[in-house]
Amino acid sequence: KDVEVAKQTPGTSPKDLKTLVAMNLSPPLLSFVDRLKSAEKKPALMAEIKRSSPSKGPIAMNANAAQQALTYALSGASVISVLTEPTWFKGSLLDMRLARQAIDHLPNRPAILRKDFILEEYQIDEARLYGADTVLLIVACLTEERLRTLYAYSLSKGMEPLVEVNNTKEMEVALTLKPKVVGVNNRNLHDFQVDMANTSRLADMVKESEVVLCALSGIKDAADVDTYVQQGVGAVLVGEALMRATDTRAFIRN
Ligand code: IGP
Repeated sequence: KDVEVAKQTPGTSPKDLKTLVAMNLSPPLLSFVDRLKSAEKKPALMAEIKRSSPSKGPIAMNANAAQQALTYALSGASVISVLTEPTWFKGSLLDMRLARQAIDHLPNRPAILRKDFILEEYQIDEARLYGADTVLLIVACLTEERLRTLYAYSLSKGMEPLVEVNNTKEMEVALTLKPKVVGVNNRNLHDFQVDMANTSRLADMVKESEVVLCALSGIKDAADVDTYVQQGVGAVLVGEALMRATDTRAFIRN
């Protein structure tokens, strides 16, 4: 709750952004949920463009967002997650726009996810204008009221968000929104510790529901992915390992 967000669109006020979205200046939308559900191989792969992170430091500072997005798309990713947070992750809205442009012409293009600390409505408008199909909402970063408001705001723009949780309590809060996609972060945002069993522990809470469960963070290889499939995980989000990988396809082998 003490995260500061840096505004990346100087000269454009939140009100301007709202107007631009209302004027239909945003590129066409793809349904994030449909894209996850229609994945050829299960679980669906959400591949992340990640230059750097607070826990790992620089990962691929010189990555070319357009090239990386195209590689991910051609490797069968259903979603391309683009970090747009500039300070800790060295991301940008420009990266996201380039990623979208690079894959836009493909027949069954991946959906684009804006990965950032979304605290304000204008960031959802930015996401839409810069080519995202949806946004991440992190339960731990928001009060319940803000979470509800931003969730509804995103829906009103046609974007079903990815709701991120870290524990049972946050999952309970998330489920009150009746979300379609919930991601369990295996990395604790407070101490950066990764516990791969975190997703497994929370999987039961959505077993009977229609929710697409996603495992986020710390996934290193196809063996990690296999474990999750058996637990009913519908999608995996992989950043660091894919930024370093030479064969993206090897991640999904069934
Ligand atoms: C990716 P990894 O360990 O594969 O690089 O993790 C992704 O889950 C991670 O980047 C992430 C994240 C976040 C980043 C998950 N939730 C919230 C920033 C903000």
